Amino acid sequence: MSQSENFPRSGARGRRAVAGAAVLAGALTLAAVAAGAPAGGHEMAHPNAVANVSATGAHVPFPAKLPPLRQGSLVKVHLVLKDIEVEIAPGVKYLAWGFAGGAPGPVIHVRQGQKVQLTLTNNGMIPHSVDFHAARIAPNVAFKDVDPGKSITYTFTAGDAGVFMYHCGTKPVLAHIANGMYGAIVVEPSQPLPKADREYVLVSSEWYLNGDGTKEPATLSMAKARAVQPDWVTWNGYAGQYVKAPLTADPGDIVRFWVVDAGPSLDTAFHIVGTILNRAWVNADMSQYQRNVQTVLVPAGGGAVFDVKIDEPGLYPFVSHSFASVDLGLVGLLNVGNVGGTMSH
Ligand SMILES: [Cu+2]
Repeated sequence: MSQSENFPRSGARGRRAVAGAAVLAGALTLAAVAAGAPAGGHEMAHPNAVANVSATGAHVPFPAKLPPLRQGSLVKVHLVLKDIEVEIAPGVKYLAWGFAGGAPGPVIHVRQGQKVQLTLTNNGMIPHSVDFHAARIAPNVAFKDVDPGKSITYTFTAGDAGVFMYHCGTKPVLAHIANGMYGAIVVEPSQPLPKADREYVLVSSEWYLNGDGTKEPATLSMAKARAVQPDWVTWNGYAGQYVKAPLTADPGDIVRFWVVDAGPSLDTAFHIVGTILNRAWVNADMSQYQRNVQTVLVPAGGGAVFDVKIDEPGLYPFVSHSFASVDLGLVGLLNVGNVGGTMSH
């Protein structure tokens, strides 16, 4: 079933989306949409109002590349929460709650043993909080609600290596995560991992919309969220963004994926089409890895790390092999060797 059957759309985008449904429906559909007509009236009328849309109306992909390690024994992180409008799929707008101006929030990259001093400033309209899965800390103290206009600061030691979710923990948590309040923190092991040539961070999540989000931005449908009936499922907050702008590698590179499933409710069955995962640090237990596995579960609220070495140039989709999620947007491409075309060609 295509997106359009759930959410009728007007104009060329909708027709192209219908035409694109096939094997790897999400990839094909979204590639077709991405290559389609220029953005419509809504985007052009408000080019600067949408957090991840440029002045020319183009979607700006979330940077998947792992940012540099933060230096120093104490890493200060300041998240300023704002109510924002984001694009979550081509032509689809959503009123989100964003840690630091986006959904997901920024990727934080530290080394095991560093201290993290976290400050959350709530510039939103209602109370929020921030729960770091990388922390061993009393949640009733550190993760408590922060009223609008207020801040909270707490410090924890990143003592456990892995890749961890952070998220708002304010009730109902389902609503706060579904509204975009999540992100990833990468804690590199103190003992270095095998060398990687490229490193990417992927956060999967679902979006539950009260409308199609094309004429006016959608907001949360709590009924759909409770029923786990998402309209979109995304890598890094936007359906199919790495189909349009693939991640890249050279043949023979070791490519490392740090993956978090933010949910709020669906798991991710991580799989890369056309290859086998050379190393899989399952559940982000960095003390051991499995070798040469096809698909690994990343549960909602969990993480995992994958190394893959691809020798043959080509376009390799990374998906949840739970294919309803692919059809709703959870697909990206790794372009190995700078080959041309897309999966739709
Ligand atoms: Cu919140």
